[in-house]
Amino acid sequence: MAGSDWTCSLSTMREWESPDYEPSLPISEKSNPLTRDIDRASATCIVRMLQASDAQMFQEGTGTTYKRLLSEQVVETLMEVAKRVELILEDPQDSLVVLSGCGTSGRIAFLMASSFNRALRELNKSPVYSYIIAGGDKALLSSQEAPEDDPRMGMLSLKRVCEGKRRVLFIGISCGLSAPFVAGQLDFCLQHPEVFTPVLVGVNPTHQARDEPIPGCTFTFRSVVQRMQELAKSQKAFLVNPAVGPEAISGSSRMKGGSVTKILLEVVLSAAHAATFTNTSVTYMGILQHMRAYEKTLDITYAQEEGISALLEAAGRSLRRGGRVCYLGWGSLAATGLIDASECIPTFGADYNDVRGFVSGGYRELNNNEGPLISLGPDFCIAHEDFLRLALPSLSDLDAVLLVYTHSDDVCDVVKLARRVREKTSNLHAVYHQVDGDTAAAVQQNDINKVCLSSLRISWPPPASRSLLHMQWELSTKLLLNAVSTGAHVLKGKIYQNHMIDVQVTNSKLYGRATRLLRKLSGCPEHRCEDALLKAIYRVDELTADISSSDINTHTLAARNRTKVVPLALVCLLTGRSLQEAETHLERQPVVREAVEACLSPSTRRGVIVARPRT
Ligand code: F1P
Repeated sequence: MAGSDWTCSLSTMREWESPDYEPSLPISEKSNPLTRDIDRASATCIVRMLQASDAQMFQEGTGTTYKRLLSEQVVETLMEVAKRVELILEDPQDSLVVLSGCGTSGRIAFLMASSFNRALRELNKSPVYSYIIAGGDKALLSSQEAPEDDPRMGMLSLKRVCEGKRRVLFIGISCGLSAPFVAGQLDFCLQHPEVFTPVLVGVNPTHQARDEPIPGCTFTFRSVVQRMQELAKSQKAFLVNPAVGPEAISGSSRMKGGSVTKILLEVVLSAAHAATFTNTSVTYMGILQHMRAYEKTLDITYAQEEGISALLEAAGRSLRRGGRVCYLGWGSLAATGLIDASECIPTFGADYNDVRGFVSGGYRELNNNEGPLISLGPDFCIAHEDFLRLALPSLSDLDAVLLVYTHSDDVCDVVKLARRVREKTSNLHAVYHQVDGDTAAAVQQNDINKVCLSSLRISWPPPASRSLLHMQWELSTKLLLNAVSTGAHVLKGKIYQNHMIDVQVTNSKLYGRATRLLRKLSGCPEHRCEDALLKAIYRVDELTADISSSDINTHTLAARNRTKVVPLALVCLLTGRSLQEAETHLERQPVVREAVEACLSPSTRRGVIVARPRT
């Protein structure tokens, strides 16, 4: 199945839609049948699997199952939300559109608020968009999973941003319909309907919204959603929650979840801008056409299967040998690189130096609420100058460097930096976007090609609109870099089947996911899995009464500075070894997949696929 001839049938594409498929899990947490064997796949097959998984975003529904991206109901809701944004753009006095989320959802909120405020500035209009990310701006570049569990902090941050406003359209993003931070904000909106109209964006159906009690609250995410559903009947609240299929790496909502959030928000905000500033009314066809442009974006991007596979191989090789992967980005693509890199830390348990992103213009270009964050340490140094100062001196052929730009950027600057990098490493690659027939930067591109080991050109038909083209370039870059960083970590052995086994257990959602994963891979009952998880978190062979009686918040706080928690718990469960022995075992075999498989006797292989060589 994972061989070099990997293809997928329509029934595999649709298997997750069956009511019998992992029925206890919401879609955002299910494992994708397409990628079951991704941990043993070649680079090319990984790319094909990711392409098939991304293609599920645009798959039409079969009528009886879930609402999809292109479903009538979704398109109609997007039209209504766009009209609400239009009202604010027409009369922005004391009004605001707030976009908010945790982790990737907050990062997309930031990107959207920034780029649409920039569009307003170019028209000499004042900004109307604000973003909130749980944990503040440092969460744009680093993993801050704990604030996600804090509904009060969510509510307070929203209150602060909206002080004195008379009309606010609040767009809360939680792919899993699960983050208490966002639930707190939506609840606040529902309590103040005279000011707030709440919109919820996610990728689970409403009945799969999280129903776990939130400490200190009378509501759950699901009960908030139910109140919104009531109000949605009179268009006082909106729910935009198409199903796009499980993530290629289970629960990794930075991938499709992030992409679909970007698509939905760009469609809404672009339609509102066109209606306000170019007199183009919001229409069903207009929304649909914009969506189709993104579908085309997937085709154009993945047509470069060979080039993407080569990049993924190069990045995987670097990571396997202890080297680094650096993205050097220009223009709006640079932030995409920065975000992709920062997400590797919580997703794969990576070190911050493993994959790093640098932005031409640094914080000036990023233009985030809190300004430069360099005082937080070297991992918050993001400008190309920082790369030259901190990374370049120690760069070698072990490290892979990717230049990410478009031919609308300062290509002369790309040439200059490429030459400097080439003095240190030959492992230099270019990824660039260009409009068909545009030869303005041909000479510089030629110079870049000369110093790069590979150059991946993604060529686009002349656009109907410049802004649409930029949105397509950004999505294309997101897909490509997600593929490179995910694939490289798969090749490094960080993924087990299609699960992030080395996931950090730093909030309640991730705690639940870790326990479920242990159950699935060990076959042990839930209470034993949770005990093993706690022992790995607290590094004890016996649980004290203190530990057993503490709540999940305390556990996730304790897990903050721990590494390899889930792999350790799994080795203990599978082998009955002490923590110390399990630690030694994992030290000897840092490839988590192989370390775990080495512990499996045939009798413990329940639910676990036997290792085969990578094909
Ligand atoms: C928010 C989020 C993810 C992140 C991780 C923890 O999820 O921070 O972005 O990758 O899984 O949760 P959601 O609220 O958008 O579902």
